[in-house]
Amino acid sequence: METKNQKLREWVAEVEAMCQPDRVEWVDGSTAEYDRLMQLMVDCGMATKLNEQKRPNSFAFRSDPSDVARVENNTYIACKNQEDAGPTNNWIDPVELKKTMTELYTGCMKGRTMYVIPFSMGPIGSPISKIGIEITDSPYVVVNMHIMTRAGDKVIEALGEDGEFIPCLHSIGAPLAEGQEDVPWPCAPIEEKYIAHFPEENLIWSYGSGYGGNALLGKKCLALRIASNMAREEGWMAEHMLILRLTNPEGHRFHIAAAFPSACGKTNLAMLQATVPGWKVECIGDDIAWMKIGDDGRLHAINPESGFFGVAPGTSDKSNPMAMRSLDENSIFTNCALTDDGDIWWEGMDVPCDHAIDWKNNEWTPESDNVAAHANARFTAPAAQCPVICEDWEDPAGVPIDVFVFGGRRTQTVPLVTQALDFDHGVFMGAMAASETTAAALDVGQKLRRDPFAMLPFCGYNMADYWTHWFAMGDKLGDKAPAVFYVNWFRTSKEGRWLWPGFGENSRVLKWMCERVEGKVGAKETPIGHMPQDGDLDLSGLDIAPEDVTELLTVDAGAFKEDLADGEAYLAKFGDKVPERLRAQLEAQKTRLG
Ligand code: O2Y
Ligand code: MN
Repeated sequence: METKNQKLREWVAEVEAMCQPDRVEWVDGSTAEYDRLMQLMVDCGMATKLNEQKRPNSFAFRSDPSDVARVENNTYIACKNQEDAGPTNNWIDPVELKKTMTELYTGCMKGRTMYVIPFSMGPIGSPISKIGIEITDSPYVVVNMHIMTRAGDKVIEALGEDGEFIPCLHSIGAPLAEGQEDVPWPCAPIEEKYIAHFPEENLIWSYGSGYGGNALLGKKCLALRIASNMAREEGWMAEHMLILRLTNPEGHRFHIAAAFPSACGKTNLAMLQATVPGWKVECIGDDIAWMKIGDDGRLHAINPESGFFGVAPGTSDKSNPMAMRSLDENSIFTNCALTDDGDIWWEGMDVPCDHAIDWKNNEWTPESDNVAAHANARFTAPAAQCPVICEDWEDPAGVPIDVFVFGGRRTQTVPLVTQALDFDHGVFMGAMAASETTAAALDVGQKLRRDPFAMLPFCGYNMADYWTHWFAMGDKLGDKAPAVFYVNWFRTSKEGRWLWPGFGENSRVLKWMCERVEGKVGAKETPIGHMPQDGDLDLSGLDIAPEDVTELLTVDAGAFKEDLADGEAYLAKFGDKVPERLRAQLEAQKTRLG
């Protein structure tokens, strides 16, 4: 569709002149377009159509082995002053970076098609949504953006003549010379990959990678890094949070937004099947929440995305049956294994596989030394296909948030659940969030990574200023601020046995949170916050040893003091930018711990 938006026409012409593609296509978002691009990719060997009987209208892709995940070391915040990016971001001078990247972009689309993708993050027309335009030379990106965002003509219509948009330029960085044969997954070498954010002009430039968060620019780049900065300036919140609705047996609805670092089961929690009789969970989003204060003074959240870009390995009918049903059809699989009957497979799928073609296109059997699917293999599936998608998941007004949850993977020290003493204490909990990373092959033991609000790789400005923004939002919300909790599903016994069963049983913890909000259930006050005391947590019908429950809900003051010392050392990185209120929370917690 022709756009009347002059600014957009000028930007597209400018990019075309720089990147020199063979042709330009405006993405209309139609099914016919999706089918055509998929066929094009099947014909050139980039995509494999899966068995139509097993998984209708679904396709598998294999990336280059050098292009399999987000590249944090090549991800930049380019703003004038380094202090504005803060110590947790890779800062770079915007003028210098633009010079480097302009050289790379010059002629980078030769031999390729340049696609212009108009997309909306959030339902079109919602006061919380934003429009972006991604220019890319990757048809794989186009089909993924069809699923992950609302893309095409309807966005051009909504943009009108003078609507605002966030320009997102992407190139795989692999021009084709005359007569040069293409490869199945073209991309640039790691030293030429740049994922760049210019928060002072709300601009994204990505070069060299075709994978996930590096290339689907609506997700981590726009909806988190750029949006977090816009949110601070405009007085709202862009968070790395799932959104779910929990309904109790009386039909009362609660909305929970929860932030967890990677590998903590975020998608599983978003689609959880409650084991507590009469309680029901519905999914609104599995990764990102955009929240604004509504006319009622409460915080209203939308999921800016329209699909799931989930980690495949470990997803099974046991761990997440609702995710499995979401990808029964119309889905894209990247770096999964291909079975002999034309379907996909991955480790932890909980179905046997005797032979497959692995993600590197080699024969694979269970005896092989390598995995069949890459550990970061992904599915892209339409959110609307999730059997427990909430009927209001696309409500332009969003859903009112009752509860914030933070968490991480901690085998020791951190109890199953704690409620913050007040909102400021909740901000402190979020700022101190940390998770154990699985040791790399040659490392010994496990490492604790501080990941404040699960935003470490995604906060587009100085993290200390982000904490200040959280306090400011708390002040605006006053007594309408959500209650804040911290959870840890991953506590183990001294022998390394899981103390908490997890999965659907986590609904017991969510129930306690909701009943705390309603003032229906008790708690004991501890130095680290409110915790369930005997009988507060609904454990009926659960086969769990009483001593395990005691261990899950005990505060080891000594261990917490050590943790606090580690947290204090972490805060020192931010110097005098750390908000006074955060320091005060830390001191108060120290005093309470004795
Ligand atoms: O590897 C990638 O590019 C994907 S990262 C990702 C994808 C979906 C949801 N969350 C994440 C993440 O890293 O938090
Ligand atoms: Mn995420």
